[in-house]
Amino acid sequence: MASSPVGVPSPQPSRANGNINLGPSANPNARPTDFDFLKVIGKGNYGKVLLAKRKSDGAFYAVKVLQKKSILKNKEQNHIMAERNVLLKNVRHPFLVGLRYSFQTPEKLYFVLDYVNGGELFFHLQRERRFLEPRARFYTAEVASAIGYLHSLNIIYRDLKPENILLDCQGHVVLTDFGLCKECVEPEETTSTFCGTPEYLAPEVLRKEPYDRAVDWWCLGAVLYEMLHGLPPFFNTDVAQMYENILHQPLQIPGGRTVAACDLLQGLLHKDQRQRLGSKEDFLDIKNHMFFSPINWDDLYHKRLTPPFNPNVEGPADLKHFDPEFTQEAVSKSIGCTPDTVASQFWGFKCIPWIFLCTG
Ligand code: ISQ
Repeated sequence: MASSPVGVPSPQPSRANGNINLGPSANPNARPTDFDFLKVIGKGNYGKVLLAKRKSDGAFYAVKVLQKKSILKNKEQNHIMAERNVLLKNVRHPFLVGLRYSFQTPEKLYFVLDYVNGGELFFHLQRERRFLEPRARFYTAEVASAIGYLHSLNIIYRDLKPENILLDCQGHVVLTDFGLCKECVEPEETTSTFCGTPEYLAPEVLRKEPYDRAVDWWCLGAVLYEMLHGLPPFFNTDVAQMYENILHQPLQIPGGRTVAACDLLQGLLHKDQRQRLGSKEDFLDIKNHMFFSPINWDDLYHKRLTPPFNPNVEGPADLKHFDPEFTQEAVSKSIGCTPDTVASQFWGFKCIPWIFLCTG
């Protein structure tokens, strides 16, 4: 069998013997018992992510487990996977989480991802309330670089949200979990169903109109706005009012920010996607904006810029930046069960993230 970019065998036949085609990351020799599952480190619409230690070498990974039954319930699944099988694309970028390999049991899919332990960017933001512009610029630029790369592969992230932006141990951004609702698996859900929080959803997505890659530049604007002001744009505790605000309320930018920052926010958070910054030349429009004039994009891509904040983690098992809500989950729920038992408790998810990344 030919070797894939991640050094594991090439894709298996699609759905043969109930198997799902996991693309070049598939490792048919791997199994759940290869790992000790230690902690729950994330959960969302997709299920849960576990911190796992590989028994053979003691390496730590973030292992995402999905239930096949829920995926295959969707009659269109084959079509969706064939059409948009991002797993088959060789997606690698310094600011996107790496997929080391994947495997499956008759009932479950396992994705072995890089373990990133600098914490959620917004966990740090909550502690500090807001960031000064240079720090916000650094993170926004790294996120923009990752989005620009995905767009170059014709992938729209669509659903960028705070919990998907992590920091690595050095303080660089890592985008995880591209839980795209286009792949909602419950039969009653349609491609226009939303999963998760609506704060960052672009107006055209809320309106259930066709959308293009400009949705991601809206989300980037929402990320930047929240970093600079401490709350998402158009925020309201009443979700219906927040929808209304996203659709109709003019953007309000509190004072105290530079002209460049205000102009960038106005450009990215333009309600009309055709007039939004990024709608013409995509990432190039963003790169060339004056807010980013201090950024050398080549240095940024190669991680030659020193991150503005060091998460100060004490090694790969240091969980200090993860929300205790996840890490202190009852032992019986996450430890001491067989992986299948663990995984069977996770199936509240509604969306399947199909974008995973191959790293060499
Ligand atoms: C990697 N490291 C920590 C947490 C994660 C959550 C989701 C996906 C990958 C992750």
